[in-house]
Amino acid sequence: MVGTASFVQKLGNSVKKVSESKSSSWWYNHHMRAASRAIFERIPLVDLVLEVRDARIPMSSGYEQLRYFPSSSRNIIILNKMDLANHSKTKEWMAYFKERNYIPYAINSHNKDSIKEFLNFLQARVRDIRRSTHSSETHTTTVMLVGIPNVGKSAFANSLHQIGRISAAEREVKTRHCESTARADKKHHQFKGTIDDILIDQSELAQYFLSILNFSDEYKKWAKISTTDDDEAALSLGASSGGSEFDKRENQIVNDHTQDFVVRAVRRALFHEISAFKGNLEDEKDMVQLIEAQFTALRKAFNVTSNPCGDTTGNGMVAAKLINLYRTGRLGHYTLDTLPRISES
Ligand SMILES: Nc1nc2c(ncn2[C@@H]2O[C@H](COP(=O)(O)OP(=O)(O)O)[C@@H](O)[C@H]2O)c(=O)[nH]1
Ligand SMILES: [Mg+2]
Repeated sequence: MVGTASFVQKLGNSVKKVSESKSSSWWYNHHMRAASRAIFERIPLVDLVLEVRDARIPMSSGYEQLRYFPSSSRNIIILNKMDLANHSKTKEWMAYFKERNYIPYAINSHNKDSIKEFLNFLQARVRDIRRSTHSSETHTTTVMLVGIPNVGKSAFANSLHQIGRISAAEREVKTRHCESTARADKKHHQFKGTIDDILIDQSELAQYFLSILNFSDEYKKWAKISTTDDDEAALSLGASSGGSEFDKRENQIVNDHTQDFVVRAVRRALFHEISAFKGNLEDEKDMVQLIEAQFTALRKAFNVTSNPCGDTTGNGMVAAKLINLYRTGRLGHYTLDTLPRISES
């Protein structure tokens, strides 16, 4: 992905600019500052720091305050939501962190086996620490869990708690769950829903996502999605429904974009537009043209015909639905942060 940078970055930067100007610091209030300070003071006192990050944005979801502490075997970087990230990119990020003396560990907080595996790993780390600090068996190991909003700290802590009970790790590891915050003024956080969507132009975000998707390999997996008769029936039902109560109800069902047949239609539409595209994706004008074609195709796939609230093209609605599907992982696995080149790191 060498030449892809310019356009994607340009879009990303403009998204970032909007988010910075509009989001200001509405959520980073004095409570947050106090919490941040409390965390900062405790970091040197705990035995282990588990920094939870989002595997899709391993860099931009970092917890700023940890930068003031040198990387060490005390710091474990949890790349959570690995199920949503690009698998091989996650491996590359793991290697990147290892090189810098961090201990990275990729997990899926919603998966029991993943959490069990992590607990075993954590127990081994705790034993190592005890050995190296010559602390007694009765010493309680303290672990601090930090991370910016929405990376999955609560989900992770809950899973550790549930599974820890049966694996007896809980006795050994007292997990201190610290809700923490940090300024999240980076563009990628918009994707994760950290900051309200209303703060940013949804279609700009959707364009950014499409530009990433168009450069990825994910859509290639959708080549074989064929239209079933049921899909056809459901889609035409949506297109033809009239004004009766029954029709309205039917229409509502069709308009639920999370249904499987809608997701299939969306994948098909995106795949079709990329395959039919003859232009050069490295060329900004061509990329814009492809994205426009995709928006048109998506209007049909999402059955967006009406234009509420002055959304004359329906693009806002299409964008909102598309971003929602991305967030829930239904449009494939993407890692949005790119590894820094050696010269930058
Ligand atoms: N797919 C997936 N979603 C996750 C994972 N961990 C957390 N989430 C979701 O991410 C969102 C934010 O998680 P939450 O625990 O509230 O984040 P917190 O703000 O850091 O406490 C929730 O919708 C979770 O269900 C994971 O490993 N995989
Ligand atoms: Mg939480």
